[in-house]
Amino acid sequence: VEHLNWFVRCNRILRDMEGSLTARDRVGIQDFVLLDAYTSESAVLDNLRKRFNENLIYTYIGTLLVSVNPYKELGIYTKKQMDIYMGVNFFELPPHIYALADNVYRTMLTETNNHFILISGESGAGKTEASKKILQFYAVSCPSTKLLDNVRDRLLLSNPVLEAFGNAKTLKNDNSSRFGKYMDIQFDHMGGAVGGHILSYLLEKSRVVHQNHGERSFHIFYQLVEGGEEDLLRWLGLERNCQRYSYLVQGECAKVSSVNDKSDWKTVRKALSVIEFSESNIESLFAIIASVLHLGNVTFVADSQGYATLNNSPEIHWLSKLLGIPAQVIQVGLTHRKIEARSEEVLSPFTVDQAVYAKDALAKAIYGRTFTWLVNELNESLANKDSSRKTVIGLLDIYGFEVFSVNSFEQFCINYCNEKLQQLFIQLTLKSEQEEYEMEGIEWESVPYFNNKIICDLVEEKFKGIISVLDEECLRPGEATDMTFLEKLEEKMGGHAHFITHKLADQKTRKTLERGDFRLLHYAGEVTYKIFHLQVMRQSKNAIVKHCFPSTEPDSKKRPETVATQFKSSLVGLTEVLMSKEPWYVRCMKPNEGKQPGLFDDVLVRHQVKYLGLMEHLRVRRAGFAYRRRYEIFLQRYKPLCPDTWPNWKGTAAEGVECLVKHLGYKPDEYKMGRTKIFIRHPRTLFATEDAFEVCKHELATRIQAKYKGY
Ligand code: AOV
Ligand code: MG
Repeated sequence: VEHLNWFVRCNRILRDMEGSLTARDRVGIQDFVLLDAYTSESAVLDNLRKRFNENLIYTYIGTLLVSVNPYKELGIYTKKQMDIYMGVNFFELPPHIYALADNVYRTMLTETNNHFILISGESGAGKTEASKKILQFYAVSCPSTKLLDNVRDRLLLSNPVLEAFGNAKTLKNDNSSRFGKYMDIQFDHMGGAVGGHILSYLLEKSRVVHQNHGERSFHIFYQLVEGGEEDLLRWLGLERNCQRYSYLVQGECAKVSSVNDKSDWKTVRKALSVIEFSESNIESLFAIIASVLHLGNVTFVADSQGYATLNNSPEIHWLSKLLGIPAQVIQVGLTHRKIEARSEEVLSPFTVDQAVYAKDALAKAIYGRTFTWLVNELNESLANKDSSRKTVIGLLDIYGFEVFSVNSFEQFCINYCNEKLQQLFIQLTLKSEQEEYEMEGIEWESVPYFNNKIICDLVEEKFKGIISVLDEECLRPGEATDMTFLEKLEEKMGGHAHFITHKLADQKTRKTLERGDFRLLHYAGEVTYKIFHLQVMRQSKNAIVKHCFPSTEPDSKKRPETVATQFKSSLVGLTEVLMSKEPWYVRCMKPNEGKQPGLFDDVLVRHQVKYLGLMEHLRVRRAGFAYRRRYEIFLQRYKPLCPDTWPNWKGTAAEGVECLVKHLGYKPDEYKMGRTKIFIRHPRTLFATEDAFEVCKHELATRIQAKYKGY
């Protein structure tokens, strides 16, 4: 009955949608698939703009959700809204992130399989907000018991904690994710959220020691200094003044109007206790955060031979206290390199520059490891202790594609990651859809699309890609320099359509490129990168880090991997995790570059429509067949509808289906017969068949009841 209601309602809505032309004029169409001029980019843009101006930020392409960041509170995320979307069919209500969340959830429950939601879009487009809305929806809509509520609270509160440590203000976004996040929410067979697991990807550690103008370090530092209790600050040796800390003022904007560090601090503190971090763990955590600030204020002076020496500064005292390492060890560690010569350890003094460099490396390492530790702790707290079978919904929220005036290794990794996800999207949608038609022998005018595999290969291909060259150069300390790295790249990549440098460029382009730069033509736009500093890539071993994190230091003799290679492997792992699940998509867009409400920049949005592949996706959806069923399954379900196929069909399943649909009056252009499946163009056709089936089932049941009456 529920099914029948659903189909009837869908039918009605489709009819309504087609009927109400006036409403359509004003608010646009809620599913691009229904757009008459669906091949026109301008028509798609018009529709998006119309809806945006009416505060309708969501639009579908079939089951894919397009979202345009409104940059203002819309009042559409209330408990009341959640109730409206709970358990209602996808197309029945106006598009909403809750509709998608609900649909994924119910599909998971009926099909008992795993799903993931890929949220993509450039920096500031609204990915993190979308992922939070989804999580909040599950927190409210899933069954509730005392035990489950506890898990729910932990899942929800893991967010502010991770954001405090992993997000920061950039020029693109006041709350920009500086790490990639994949979170599995685990459900039991009743749909209760019973646990979770977080995977984090490459944190932008360089931000700890350096921020570009107008940017900040990670939120937690400012929260601690602004919001930390008097006692705590005294214990940590901190003053309540961000300006005092060299690591916090590199970007000259310690205060951000849209961010309230004081109240965020309270949220984080509360979250940490709900997640059951012990008081001693919380103490250690902030001791480490404070030690990074102290470290930032350490300065060196050159002795008569030019070697770095430390003033007996108060910072060393605090570092020693907070990290639990003797002051002497810190002093020597910060000013000397340990060289292992034969079986001996020799100390070699640093110059001032080297010492500053080593200090920054130490700060980054400490922060990076603390972040990893934090994710592990969260995972422990979210772990589901019960081993019964579970299904999961994965949420992928990574750092979006970004281009700044100066782009470094960090942007390279972030943009490469986006490139990989675009590739995954292409593989799962455009490619697989068209391949299926081909495999099934369905006549099909193929939809051309730009496949960004060529750019992924340029970055990651074995022996040939940029990362491979980088690895090689990192293995030649002493010989390789940043410039030899660039030359190697030119030698290997020269002629590649997506790679240019000053030397390789034509006259006109050359003017826009410096000698030490290289430019990649990404799927989402051009980015010019400063050549990476090899010294930064080579992972340093630091005695002080060993002291702080004794158990996490793998003591292997293996050739050390560069950060880039580790990142590449982790993305390969991620792709595998995702490929094993059913995909859903949210494509986020930015309406303007100024974080302004109500402003829809046509050029900017058009560019995103292009590179996100929305036009191609729409064409494939529209030209394609909404439903497909294997012949056996289709016949098995609907055979009572035709006297020739009921109760038993003697021929092949395909012939049975052919006979069945003829009897049902399917028109030739409504369906196609593939090798193993029937393809049905429009949902309406299947709805009608399903309606007929329900009526037939009902009749059968009545007949059976009548027959057995009196027994
Ligand atoms: P991002 O995750 O896609 O960027 P966010 O989700 O952090 O972007 O969104 C940026 C800002 O836009 C938020 O802080 C909000 O102010 C606003 N915003 C986004 N979505 C909404 C919404 N649905 N309603 C109201 N305001 C919204 V990055 O992490 O930088 O790639 O790396
Ligand atoms: Mg984000």
